[in-house]
Amino acid sequence: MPSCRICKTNYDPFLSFGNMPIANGFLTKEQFDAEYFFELQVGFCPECKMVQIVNQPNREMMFHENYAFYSSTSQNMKLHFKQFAETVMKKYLPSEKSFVVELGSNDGIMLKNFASAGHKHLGIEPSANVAKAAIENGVNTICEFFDEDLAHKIVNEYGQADAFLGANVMCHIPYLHSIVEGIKLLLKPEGIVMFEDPYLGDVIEKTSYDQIYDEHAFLFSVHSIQYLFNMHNMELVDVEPQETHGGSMRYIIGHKEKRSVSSNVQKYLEKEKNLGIGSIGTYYMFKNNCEKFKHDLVNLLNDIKKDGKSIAGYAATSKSTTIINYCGITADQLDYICDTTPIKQNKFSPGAHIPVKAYENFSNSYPDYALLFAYNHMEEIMKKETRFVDQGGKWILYVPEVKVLQ
Ligand code: DWN
Ligand code: SAH
Repeated sequence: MPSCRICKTNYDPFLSFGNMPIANGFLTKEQFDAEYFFELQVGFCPECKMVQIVNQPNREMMFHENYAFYSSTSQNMKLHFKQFAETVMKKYLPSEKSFVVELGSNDGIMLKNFASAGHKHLGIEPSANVAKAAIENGVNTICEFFDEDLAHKIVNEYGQADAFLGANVMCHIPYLHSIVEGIKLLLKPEGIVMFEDPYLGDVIEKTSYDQIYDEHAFLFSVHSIQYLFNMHNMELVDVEPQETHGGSMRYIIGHKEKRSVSSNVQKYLEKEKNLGIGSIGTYYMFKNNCEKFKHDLVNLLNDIKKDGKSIAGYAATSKSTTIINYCGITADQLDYICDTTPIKQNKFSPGAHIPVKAYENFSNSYPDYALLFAYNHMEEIMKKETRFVDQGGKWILYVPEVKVLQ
């Protein structure tokens, strides 16, 4: 029986998606034979309520000098992080000399806003290619994995931080106790921690099981985050739901008893109780929903193909790796997947080896149907793809239900 990464309680995994490749492991034909697979299983800890994957590949297999995800590929996300930075500057930074640290800063999408406002800042980003892009954007970045040891070094070299930020990174790190101890060291007594990650409540409600893949070691809830930070004598003081990534939660944390606790925390704890996030039955129901969604999507794709129509995938997201491999989708159903990220293009998708092509393949010759793997960027994508729809193209969605958009 595996034991919980947070509180060490033994738990039974409730779901297996089968063998999965590295979600961002886009590859060339020559690399097919050596492709790495692991069993993607998910469990729920009955004690601290943390939802977690059982096995996670080594961090160097996922985060390296060819990391395929560049944050700045979405205009809406650029805007989101600009607003995030403005909120931090307005509400939490005591002076123009304040020091801001960001974990998993990627290509500098958030920190560039602090850099241009003249704040002392530091990004911690282990994937060398995206770290390089950030540095080229004028964002101070060190290419390292954050943990307690690194926090000591940063304090010695740069001093303590007024704000410690993260987006879609805390849930990627299995050794969270070392991370939280590192944050504790690094944060000034009156400092603020703000991070956001895909929210368990949304994943359950929308059956967005594609949020589960190798990089996502955890699916957080207000319950599990409060439990984790309490263990380290830090305090969750507020939570704010976000629309990004199909539904996320922003957690606001300080040193113990330094700030008043917003009533939002209790409100969301109660909401989570009502949703059943503390009961294993909820996860069995989630599992049944995943199976139903798989069945619905496969049937829909097969019906469309029987009619002789073409289907392309739209955006080679990390999330699509779970959908494609769990549903057994192959190049017989999806002709190709288009994506705007150069490092993914002219390679093949992880596991199923569906060709990944430049965006222009789509816009120069529309397929009959497009399966939207980046539904989290739907608003942005729908705005720019009106011509596809005007010419008779149809979108296939699978969150929050499998359907053809009419
Ligand atoms: O948590 C994570 C989030 C923040 O980003 C990481 N573990 C990895 C990654 O997950 P993802 O790949 O599922 O993220 P996105 O933001 O859904 O990926 C968007 C992909 O879609 C990129 O490859 C770019 C592409 N794209 C596109 O081709 N056309 C995006 C947009 C907006 C477009 O118009
Ligand atoms: N914050 C960005 C990037 C999210 S992708 C956004 O929201 O768009 C997750 C990022 O976390 C990757 O760039 C990855 O290299 C980084 N990462 C993974 N483990 C890390 C660790 N231990 N310390 C710091 N960054 C880490």
